[in-house]
Amino acid sequence: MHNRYLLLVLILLTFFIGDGVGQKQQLNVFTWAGYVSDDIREGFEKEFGVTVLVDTYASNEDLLTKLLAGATGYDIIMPSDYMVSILIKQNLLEALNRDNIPNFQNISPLFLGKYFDTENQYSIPYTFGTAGIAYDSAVVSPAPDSWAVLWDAQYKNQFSMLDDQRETIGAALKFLGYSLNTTDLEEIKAAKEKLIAQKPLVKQYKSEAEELLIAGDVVMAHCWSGDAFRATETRPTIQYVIPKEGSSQFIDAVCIPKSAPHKALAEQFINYLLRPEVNAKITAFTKYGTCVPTAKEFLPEHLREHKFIYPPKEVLESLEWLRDPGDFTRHYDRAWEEIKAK
Ligand code: N2P
Repeated sequence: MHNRYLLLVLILLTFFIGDGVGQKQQLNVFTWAGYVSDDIREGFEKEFGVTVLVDTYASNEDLLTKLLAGATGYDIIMPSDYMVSILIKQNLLEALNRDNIPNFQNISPLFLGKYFDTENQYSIPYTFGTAGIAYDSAVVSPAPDSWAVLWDAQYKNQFSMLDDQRETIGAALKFLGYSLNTTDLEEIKAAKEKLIAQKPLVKQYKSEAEELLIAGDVVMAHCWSGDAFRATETRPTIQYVIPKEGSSQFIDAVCIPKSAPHKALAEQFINYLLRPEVNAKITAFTKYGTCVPTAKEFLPEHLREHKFIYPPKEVLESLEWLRDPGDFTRHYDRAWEEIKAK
């Protein structure tokens, strides 16, 4: 009798413990490298009793390819502006239930209602930034002010370009005086030829350019603002410039894919990210701008108004958003394939 009880207790115990462990929900985040810090991840894990897994991609097109290939495990993704419009069109995003995201009210209206999701039905802003050139001012002199420096043979093998078709073709388009969003075949062709001509000078195509800058593998990089900012922490001589011909600006958003296995948890995560003290951690870690004004109270002085994050007005005016070129995308795809294949 006694033994039977013991057996029963053991069975029940295994059941409960097993259940507890087996039921621990896992939030799967698919995002840019260097975007979700350990303290943000662990803070959420502790408070909500879940596990957070972070996987990364190097470009919006990589993210799209994965989703179109049927990747279904992701609960949270962080596409940029134009990719949000593409994902909405492809019916790949879940509408957000605002009732579950009361901290939505913490977001500055400056970052809401943008062209890619005018009612913010599917996205909330995570960070904003620009693309430009990060360079080591101890080596690269005079200080560059034009995209032309990325075609200067004296820096052969000493610089990298983003591994990102819209940004990199975009840099060449801007250098040539065209729009980032051109749908003129001749202009795409000219940009493609520029990039093919540049290729022998390029050390590497890499989206995580800060790694190359920090390691000293390059002295200059086509780079996003926050990543340039991160590189300056290790190498204070690194500067960041938005070339005079103009460049791109972006908002990276947080969205829930339609196929997300843990939608309720994903909304809790979004709501958590929008707490001012948590949102401040995003900027403290990524060095990209915060979209939650009250987060600034939790930021050290130098991160509140830094010039890498907040370019002056005249520079802002030279920036363009990337947009979905619709069917014309195939010409960007093809140009990029040709550039990479050379
Ligand atoms: C962070 C990459 C920034 C994303 N490493 C650019 N949209």
